[in-house]
Amino acid sequence: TVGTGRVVWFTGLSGAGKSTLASALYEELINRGEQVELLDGDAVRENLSKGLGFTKADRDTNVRRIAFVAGLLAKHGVTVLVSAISPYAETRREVLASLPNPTEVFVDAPLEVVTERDVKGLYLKALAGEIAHFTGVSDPYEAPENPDLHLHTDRISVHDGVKQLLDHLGVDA
Ligand code: GGZ
Repeated sequence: TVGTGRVVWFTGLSGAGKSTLASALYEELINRGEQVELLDGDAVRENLSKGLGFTKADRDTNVRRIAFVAGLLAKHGVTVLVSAISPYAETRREVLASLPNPTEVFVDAPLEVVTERDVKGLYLKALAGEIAHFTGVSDPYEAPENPDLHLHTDRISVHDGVKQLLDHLGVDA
């Protein structure tokens, strides 16, 4: 029988590097023969959470759906990597407490930095008032007070971030 898996939950602003780190970690774990699945906010919103918006109620629904699926997978020995802004501390606390072997990873980059990067041009639009409820601009982001891992993506490379993650998870380099 397979043992219980684990859930690595990446939270942070849009553009902070959650998906980048999660996919890089995914590759490393796959290469080590682990059963891994990636639940990315972007992809989830096109499928499982299609139709949901960005009100607190909709974000919480999105986060709870992701956690529900993560729990099912983890029960079967899968390492689940979740990448979602998940801006509300209380909702994160609640869902993480319901999951087996949870790790909360705060993917942290200052607003100035993500605004400067603006990979998808969303911050420009949000700052121009064209996107209501945009996290960090016109909607809250409640930073974790005690994350299991705190990665400052404006100061460390993706490679170093993945190294810290593997180390934290007890995976041999
Ligand atoms: C935040 C938004 C918004 C608003 C669209 N606020 O960086 P991205 O583009 O690719 O990922 C973001 C994604 C956020 O979805 P999540 O499921 O991670 O959010 S939550 O956990 O809060 O439910 C961003 C894009 O959708 N996006 N509008 N208003 N991000």
